[in-house]
Amino acid sequence: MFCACHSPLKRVVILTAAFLALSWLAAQSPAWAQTPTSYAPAGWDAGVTLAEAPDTNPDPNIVEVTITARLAEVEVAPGRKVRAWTYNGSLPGPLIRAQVGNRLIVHFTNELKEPTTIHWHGLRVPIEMDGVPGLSQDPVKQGESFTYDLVLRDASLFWYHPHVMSAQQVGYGLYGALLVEDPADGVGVADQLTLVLSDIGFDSKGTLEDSESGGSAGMVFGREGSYVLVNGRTMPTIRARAGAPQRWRIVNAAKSRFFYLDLDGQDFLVIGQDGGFQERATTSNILLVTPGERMDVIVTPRGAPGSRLTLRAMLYNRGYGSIEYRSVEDVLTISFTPEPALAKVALPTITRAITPPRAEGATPVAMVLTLPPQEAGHSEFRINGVPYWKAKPLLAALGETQLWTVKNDTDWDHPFHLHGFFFMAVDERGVPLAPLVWKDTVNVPMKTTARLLVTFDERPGTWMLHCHILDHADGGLMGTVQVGPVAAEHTHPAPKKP
Ligand SMILES: [Cu+2]
Repeated sequence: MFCACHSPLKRVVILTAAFLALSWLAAQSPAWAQTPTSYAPAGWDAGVTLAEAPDTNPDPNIVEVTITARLAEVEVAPGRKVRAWTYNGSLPGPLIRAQVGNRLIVHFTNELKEPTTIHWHGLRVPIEMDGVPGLSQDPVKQGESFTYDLVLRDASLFWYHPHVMSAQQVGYGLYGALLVEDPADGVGVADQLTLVLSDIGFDSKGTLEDSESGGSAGMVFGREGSYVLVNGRTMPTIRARAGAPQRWRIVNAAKSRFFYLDLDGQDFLVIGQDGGFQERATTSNILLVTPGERMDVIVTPRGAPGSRLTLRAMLYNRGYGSIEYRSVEDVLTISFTPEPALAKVALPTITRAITPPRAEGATPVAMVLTLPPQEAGHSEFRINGVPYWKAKPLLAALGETQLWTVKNDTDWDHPFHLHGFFFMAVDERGVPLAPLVWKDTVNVPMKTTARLLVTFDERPGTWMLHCHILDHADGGLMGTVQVGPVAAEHTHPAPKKP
C-alpha cells in the first residue's frame, strides 16, 4: 500500500511540521507544566511525615498495597504512648498515594479481636467495595482477609476507615488518607502536605478511653479525645520560609471533633473540597473542616524570619458541650527560617467546569433529623421518626436525580455523609450554591435545612447515609438508599443497637 510518508520530500515536510508544532506547544506550555519551585528548607516536613503504603505492583497503572489492622503502641507526643488500633502499626494508617484512573488493590487482613471492614470514604466504588457489613460484604473477622479492588475515578484527597462500631474503631485509631493525584492539575505548588486531623483519648497508663464514656449524653455530645492530632502527633512543627506558598490537603478523621482552623487571620485559598477542585477558588481567613470532609487549600504563611506562627482550632458551636468551658487549641506550629521573606509569589488560577445535576424534575425526598426527649434514660437520633435500626431504605432508580431536603431539627450540627456518590448543595430554589463543588459530606448546622442534589448513576446497591459524628451515627442517625431495580419492600438486616 502506498503511503505519502514514503516520499522523502513529504517525509521532510511532515517532520518539519511536527517539529514546529512541538516547539509551539513547548512555548505555550504554562508555568505549571514546568517543575514548580520548592522554597521549603530540607526536612521541613519531618514533623508531620506520614508512613506510606509501598506499592508492590510494577504496573504503573496499578497501586497494590497491604493493610493490616492490628494493635500497636504509638507515641503521640514525647513520652505519651498509647496502645492504639492501627493500620500497619502507624497512627494514622499509611498514606496510600495513587494517580487518578489507577486501579487500587488492597490486601486487607484483620488481626484485631473485633470484626472490622474498610470503607473508602468519598470514592465512587461498586457496592461490593464499599465496606459496609450486611450491605456490601461480610465483616472481616480476626485472622481473615478481604481484597478491595477498585478504580480511582476522581482526583482528590480521600480516606479510609472501618464501618463496624465506627465511633469506637475510628476513635481508637483506624483511619488513613488516600491521596489520588492528577499530575496535570496545574496547581504548581511544590511544597505540599497531607494533613490528617483527628484526636484520641487515653489515660496516663496509655489505655484508650472507653468508647461508651458518658453513656447516652456522651453519644449526644459526640465524644472528643483530649489529644488533638496532626498526622498522629500533638502540636507538630513544620519549617518554612516566610511568604512561600504551600498546598495543604486536609482531612478531618476525628469521630466527632470539628476543626475550625485559624492561621492568625491569614488567608486560606480554597481550591478544592471532597470531590476535587471547586469551580473557582475562594478565599477565607478561617476554615471549617467537619468530620469526614476534605479541603484542598493553598496557604502562604507570613511572619518575621525566625519567628513562629501557630495554626489553631478556634471554638465552633456545634451544639451544647462544644464551646462551654472549652478553649482554643493549638494544632500545628510553623517555624520560619531566618531567610528574608519571599516577595509575593504568583498563585495559579484554578478553575474547573462542573455541570450540576438538573433540579427540574428531580424527585423530592424529605429527611427530618430529630432527637426526641430521653426515654428510660436513653437517647436516640432519628431520621423521619425512626433510628437506623428501625428504618427502611429510601429508594432510587438507576440514573435518577433526587433533591434531598435534610432538615436538622436537633440542637446539634450534623455533618451529613452519603456513600458512593457526590452531591451538590443547592438553595431553596434548587440553584447550586456558588462556587460549584462536589461534596460527599456537608455540615447541616443545628435548626437549619440543607438541600442536596444527587444523581444515582450506574451503580446499584444499598448505600449508607449518616451523620459523620460517629457517635451520632451509632446513636441512630443513619439510613440507607437502595439504588437500582427495587424488589419487594424490605427492612434493614439485623440492626445493631448501641
Ligand atoms: Cu450528628
